[in-house]
Amino acid sequence: MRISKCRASGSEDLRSFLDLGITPLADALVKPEDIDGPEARFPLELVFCPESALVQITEDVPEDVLFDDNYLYFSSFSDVVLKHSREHAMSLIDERGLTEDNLVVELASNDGYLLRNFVEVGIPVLGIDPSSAPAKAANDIGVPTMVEFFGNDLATRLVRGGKRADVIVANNVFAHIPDINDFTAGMETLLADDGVIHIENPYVRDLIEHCEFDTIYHEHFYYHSCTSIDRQMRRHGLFLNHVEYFPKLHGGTLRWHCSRSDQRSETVQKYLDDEVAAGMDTFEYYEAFADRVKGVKRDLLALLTDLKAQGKTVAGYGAAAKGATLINYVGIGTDLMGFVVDRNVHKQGMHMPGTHQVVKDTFALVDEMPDYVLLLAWNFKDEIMAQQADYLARGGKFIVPVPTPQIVE
Ligand code: DWN
Repeated sequence: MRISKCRASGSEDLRSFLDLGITPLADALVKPEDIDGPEARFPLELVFCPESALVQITEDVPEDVLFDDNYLYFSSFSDVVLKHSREHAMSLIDERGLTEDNLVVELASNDGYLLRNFVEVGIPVLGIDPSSAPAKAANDIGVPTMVEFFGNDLATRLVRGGKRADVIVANNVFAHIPDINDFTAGMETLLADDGVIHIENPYVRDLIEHCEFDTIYHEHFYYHSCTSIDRQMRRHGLFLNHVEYFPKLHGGTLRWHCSRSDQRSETVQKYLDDEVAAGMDTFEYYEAFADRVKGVKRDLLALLTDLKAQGKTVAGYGAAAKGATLINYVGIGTDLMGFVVDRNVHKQGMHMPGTHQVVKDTFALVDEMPDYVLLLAWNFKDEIMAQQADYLARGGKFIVPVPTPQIVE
């Protein structure tokens, strides 16, 4: 269903600047037996709202369709993510002086990749995630996890049950919720009076400036800036207090520290001033993006077509959601890329949404030695190329698709 108003501000002044077509759901990998069956497809279009300064997609795909029992994203398949999360947990324990008298709640806690660090030192936690497979993996390692969507209703029930969160962590979920106001209201309801909220998400500035258009897909309803976060928090009696930047995580990620206090570090004003100076609170900043995206499509298709004409073979690395957006928007079928590899065992044997490349184990690269590997999970380039040293040593080459297609050896 196409929205007519901004999900955050309610404004009807929505300005379109990118249309990636009608595409399948990026995390909806296809079972072999369903290859010839119908695949749900939805419009994938970005609009900007001047009132909220929020970039968002126009289509409301029901969240129980996006995050159903077939949702196979497990955070623990990245060593980089596990290291980043452990460092985050340790800094929270230290800075907040967390003890067994506190409660840490993670919204979209996935497979327990973060909360396990608190459990190990006896700090009470609660995971909340709507996807049953990752949630089961979390419960199996001793991270108590509720299989539910978070919102103000669940927050109210938890508070009535005597729970208030000293820390709320929301990593890669504040982009994923159709009703951002209900979600934010829920955080405010659940948060202890002196509690802190840590929201982590890819930064829309990196998306635009590094042409990371493949990170646009239906489960990412929003593409946040500090300006949009600051305005969203104030709508619910919360304030942005501090900003941290992680340039190499997911193509550039910000961690926003929020609370009931309006105290702010100098990082907040610096980011807000820089965003205004760049024009990120205006439509003009986003307007030219579509032409650059079309350029990447043109150049990548030309490169792959040329390699095929030379008799070269190409595979993909990473059955990533971003990979699904890239291969469907650019039009990379099995004629140009024969298969994809991924080390998430739940994805192996499945097929990519829309283009249907089969997903194999990562050992297939050395076993089958495709001449080139299109790095669909380019955000883990260093980790993956280090892991694939043997493939490279045998003459294999990688193609990094964004910001412009490049062959790396
Ligand atoms: O917001 C989201 C981001 C943070 O993660 C979620 N909506 C879904 C997901 O998006 P994605 O699938 O594009 O994320 P990743 O983490 O870039 O996907 C990487 C894929 O590559 C995963 O399927 C795991 C796989 N992988 C691998 O096979 N070998 C990852 C690493 C690091 C590896 O060494």
